[in-house]
Amino acid sequence: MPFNNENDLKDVMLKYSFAKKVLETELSILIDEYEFNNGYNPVEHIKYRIKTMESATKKLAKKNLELTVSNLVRYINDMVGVRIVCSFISDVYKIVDIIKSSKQFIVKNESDYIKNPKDSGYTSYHINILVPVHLFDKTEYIEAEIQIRTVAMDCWASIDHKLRYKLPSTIPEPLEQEMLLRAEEMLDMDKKMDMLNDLLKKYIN
Ligand code: 0O2
Repeated sequence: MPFNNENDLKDVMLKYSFAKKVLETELSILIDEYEFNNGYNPVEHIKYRIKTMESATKKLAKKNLELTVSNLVRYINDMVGVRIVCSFISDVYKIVDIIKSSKQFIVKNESDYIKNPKDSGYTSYHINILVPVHLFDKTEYIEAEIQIRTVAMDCWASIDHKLRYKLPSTIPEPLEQEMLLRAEEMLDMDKKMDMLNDLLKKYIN
C-alpha cells in the first residue's frame, strides 16, 4: 500500500535530508573541537543515513500501523540515523557527554543498552535528539537517532542484523543463545580493552 500523500512524503523526506546535513556539520564541529582541546579523537568512524522507504514501510507494518506520513513522523524515530563507532567503552561515554552538553540539540530520550543490554544481547548507547533546521520562514525540529558503540559492538550488531535478514521469521532458539553468548564475550572483551587503555595512559602521561 503506498503512502497516503505523495507531496507530504516528499516534503518530510526533504526535511530529513536537511536534518542529516545539519547533524553532519554540527557533530563534526563538536568532535573537531574536542580533539583540539584534548589532543585526542574518541571516534573511529561515523556513518550518517536516511532510513530507506522499504525499511520504514517494514517497520510501520511490524508495528501494525497504517502507511501514512503522520505515522512515519510520529512512530519512526530513526528516519535520520547516525552511528558513531569508537575504540573503547570510555570513548562511547565521552561522545554521549559531548552530545548532551551541546547547545545545538534537544535531547528527547536516551537508552543505555551498554549498562542494560537488550534481551537479544544488543549493546549500544542510543540518544534521540531534535535537530533544529532553519528554513526560510521558520525553524523545524527534526528527530534523529544517534547510536554510539564500540567496534566490537558494531561487529556483533552487524552480524545479528544479517542473521535477522536471512531468516524468514524469528531467530531459532539455539542461534539466539549462541548470539547471546557472543554478546557477553564481546562486552567482557570491551571492558578488558578499557582496562588496557587505562594502563596505556599511565605509560604515555
Ligand atoms: P535498522 O535496520 O538497523 O535501522 P523501534 O525503533 O521503535 O523499533 P525501540 O526499541 O524503541 O524500537 O528502538 P531502539 O531500541 O532504539 O532500536 C532501534 C534501532 O536499534 C534498530 O533499528 C537497530 O538499528 C538497533 N537495534 C535494536 N535492537 C537491536 C538488535 O537486537 N539487533 C540489532 N542488530 N540491532 C538492534 P531498526 O529499524 O530495527 O533496524
